[in-house]
Amino acid sequence: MKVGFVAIVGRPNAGKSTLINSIIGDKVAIVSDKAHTTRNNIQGIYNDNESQIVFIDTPGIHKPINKLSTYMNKQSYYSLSDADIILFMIDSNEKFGKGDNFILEKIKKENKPIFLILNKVDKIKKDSLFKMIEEYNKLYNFNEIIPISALKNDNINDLIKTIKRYLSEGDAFYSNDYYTDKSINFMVSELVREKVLNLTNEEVPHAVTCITEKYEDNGSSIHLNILIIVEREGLKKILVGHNGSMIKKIGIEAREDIEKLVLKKVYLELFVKVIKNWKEKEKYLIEFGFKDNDE
Ligand SMILES: Nc1nc2c(ncn2[C@@H]2O[C@H](COP(=O)(O)OP(=O)(O)OP(=O)(O)O)[C@@H](O)[C@H]2O)c(=O)[nH]1
Ligand SMILES: [Mg+2]
Repeated sequence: MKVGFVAIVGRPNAGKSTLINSIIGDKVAIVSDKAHTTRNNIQGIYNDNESQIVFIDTPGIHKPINKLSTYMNKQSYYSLSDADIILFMIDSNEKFGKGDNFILEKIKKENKPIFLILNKVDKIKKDSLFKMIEEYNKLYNFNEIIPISALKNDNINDLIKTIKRYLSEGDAFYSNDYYTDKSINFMVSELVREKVLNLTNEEVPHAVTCITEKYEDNGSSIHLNILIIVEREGLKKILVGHNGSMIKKIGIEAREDIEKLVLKKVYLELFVKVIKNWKEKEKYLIEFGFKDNDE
């Protein structure tokens, strides 16, 4: 069978996580309209009767402003060394900017096939797409330029077909009932973080970390304690909301998604804690298996 690793890289908000979800057909990675949603590399494993393709969703590459963003960029760079093919995703509604150039220079050095993925074509006119492809052909000798809409599932089959042409024969890496490398503890905490991103405004999301402290499976139901860590008292106030209204909303929406994932009744308790110091937060992440000690 055809096997290989495919890294999806690009600027924040390009639609990388949306693509991995539409390829896998399940929610592997959380999605939001805010930049910097993805923080860790996440594998989504695509299986069919002639191939196994391991897609790696990565954090959007950006100018680092703090330790978290340096960590996130590093995650994306790691994915490049594992990859057999690099999907460089851009939002086709935006100009190819400095940030994109930076990424292109970086991935060129890998000497691997690079596909330029023009995403969000559902928002542009067909004739401008034609011109756009011509322009990008002049910019660099991409192995492929493929327009898609990750959101509308447009041209995804063609993308998979093309990827297969570049992969080698080999044995599967994972058993074929696997669809991600992430633990259930990680996935449920991410679903909570997704609700935080979607329900709050710009200032909150970047400073939020979610950790599963307890995951107890009682057979017919699952009991979860998830800790939401923020960096300031003010943010805790926003997250809790007036009379606890915001945290309640986050809990209700997250529980619905978690139940869809685990297919059992879920009892979810959320706790908000203020931790100002990155080192202290890191200790939590390591303790609950959310970050390796040597990263
Ligand atoms: N119209 C349209 N919107 C899309 C498409 N793909 C993604 N989006 C939207 O773009 C936003 C960002 O999507 P994500 O998948 O979270 O983007 P990302 O590249 O993973 O972002 P980071 O994790 O922050 O790097 C969301 O609001 C998506 O719904 C698309 O094909 N068409
Ligand atoms: Mg993402």
